[in-house]
Amino acid sequence: MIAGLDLSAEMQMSAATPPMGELKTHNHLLGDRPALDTAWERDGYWFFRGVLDAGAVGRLRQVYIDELERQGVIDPVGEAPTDKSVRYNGVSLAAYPFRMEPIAARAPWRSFVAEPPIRAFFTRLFGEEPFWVPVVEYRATPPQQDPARSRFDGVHQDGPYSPGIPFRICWIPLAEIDSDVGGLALVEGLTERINRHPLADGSNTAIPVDSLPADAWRRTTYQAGDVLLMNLWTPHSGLSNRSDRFRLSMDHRVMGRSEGCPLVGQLLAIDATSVTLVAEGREIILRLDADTYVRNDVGRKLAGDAIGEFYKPGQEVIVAFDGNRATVVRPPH
Ligand SMILES: O=C(O)CCC(=O)C(=O)O
Ligand SMILES: [Fe+2]
Repeated sequence: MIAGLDLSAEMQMSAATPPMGELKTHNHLLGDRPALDTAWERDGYWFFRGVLDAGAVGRLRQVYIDELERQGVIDPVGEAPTDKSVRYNGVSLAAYPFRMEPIAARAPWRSFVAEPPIRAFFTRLFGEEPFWVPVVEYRATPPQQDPARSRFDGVHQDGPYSPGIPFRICWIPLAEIDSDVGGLALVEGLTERINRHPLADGSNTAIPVDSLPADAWRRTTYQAGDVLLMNLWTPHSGLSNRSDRFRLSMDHRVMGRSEGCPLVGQLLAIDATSVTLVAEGREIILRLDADTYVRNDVGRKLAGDAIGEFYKPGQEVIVAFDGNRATVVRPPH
């Protein structure tokens, strides 16, 4: 199971990892939106090197370090710098929270995106205020226990899991992520809006590596301060961590305020025909139909009674809509 997605196939079947080329950097295009848009459609991503304020990234990283110390899986770091990441001390991971629920519960993304230099960077990038879709994964990935398995955690596109929400994936390394630590690898130049996932019983399964061009894989040695934004249709995968350190990253979803943002609010009621929520200070009712992608926390489409069994009044929901019809209903995490 990949954090956040159920790709049905437990892990990528292919054993061989294709060669990894170096990501392009798009820093020189900042401030030129038409050129950025062209690069987005051509490359399927924007990679900006060293643009996020070191203090802000460091404060977010500290939340992870504190939690790793609390879990007892790193030795206390004291005043030592952590921007090269921290070493796993080998303590059992039997109780380790692989989806970082203790961090997710504190939602440190809120204070991170409110940091003035972070807000300023994204406002400049979009030419307007960013809207942060509260779909966030906090990854503190320990060294991979089984070196025999594929390095790909699971090749996927995010688009098929959130149809109708035109966000950009925003993947933020919080400490150095070199080729041993793994990090994120993507296929450059595949931006066609098609679902490349084979379906099994109506659910997406991992994209077979051999269905993708072998010479288009890209990654880099990521540093704190870098940010990678990805197109919804860009195939990508986490790479397993073969180092002795933790891989620290946060992946978030972002869009411009004017780009058809979903509603984010508190659920009042839901069944197979309608959803009622409080968002933007008012009560909103939207129609659901069989095509509405009402999904659970691992991306499975729910129907009929399963909707009411999964969703509970009071919880936070993200709802995309078209007129008075909901197109997507999903939980934040
Ligand atoms: O960080 C990872 O391992 C995967 C991230 C990812 O799939 C995403 O940000 O959409
Ligand atoms: Fe993804």
